[in-house]
Amino acid sequence: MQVFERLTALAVTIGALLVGTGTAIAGMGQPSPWQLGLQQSATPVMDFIITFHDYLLVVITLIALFVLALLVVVMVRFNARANPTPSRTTHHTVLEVAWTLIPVVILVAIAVPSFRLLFYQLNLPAADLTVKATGKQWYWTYSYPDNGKFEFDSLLACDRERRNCEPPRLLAVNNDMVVPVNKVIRVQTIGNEVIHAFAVPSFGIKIDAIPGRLNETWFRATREGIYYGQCSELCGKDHAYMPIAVRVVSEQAFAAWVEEAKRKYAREDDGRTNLAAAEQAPDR
Ligand SMILES: [Cu+2]
Repeated sequence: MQVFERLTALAVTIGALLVGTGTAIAGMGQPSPWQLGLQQSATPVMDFIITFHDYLLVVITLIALFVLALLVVVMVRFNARANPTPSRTTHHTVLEVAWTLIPVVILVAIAVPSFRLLFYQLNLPAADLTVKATGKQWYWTYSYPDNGKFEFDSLLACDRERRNCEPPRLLAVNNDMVVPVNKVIRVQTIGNEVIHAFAVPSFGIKIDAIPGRLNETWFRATREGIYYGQCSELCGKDHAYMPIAVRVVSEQAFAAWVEEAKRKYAREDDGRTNLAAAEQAPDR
């Protein structure tokens, strides 16, 4: 029984550690040190993902505990000492039907909310605004086709040696993607030369940016703030240094930003854009 005492002590220790680090839950829109769980949600899709995750956690925990209990029963009751003359039973119809049907029921109980979530993510509602994100080696270029002919590059806010980075380190960029709060934003992604992926954990979105193919996804941020993400497809040597920063602002602030952006990022006649920013791209 000493083994059980040790296991109990271990469980208590792990429990205490988890409670002790309970303050280290994820910050809004960015990861935090010693983070447990997912980043806080800022969209209905991410709310759904977190609910589904928590539900699955309960399901898998119950299954794991049930299997553990079965193993313990087998070890205690049916070892050679406790059960010297084993039964020669090889079939049990009720048991066999049960261990076929119960897993099917569990899988259906998982599949139904899983497909509902998938359809919710993939059915784009009518969009209030479209933002096009082009993945390049190794930065993002954003354009707002509904709001005028401007586009701008968004580069890691660090110097060339990646020292003196703005906080949050390796997530802050020089030009945030700006969107209004509580509006359905359609994000179109495309890759310039290799496959990148546009992912923002707090929004529950992750979509590949593929050369020659326009992908789209959507989000509706319900809270103002800055939300960080990263390129999530290995795209070359600076894959880790092309973060995504989305600034969610009020509708008035967004309208003001659009006016400013039209002047600041006005497309030049020869079609080349924002060269000053592009030249800052690390190691190009
Ligand atoms: Cu990339």
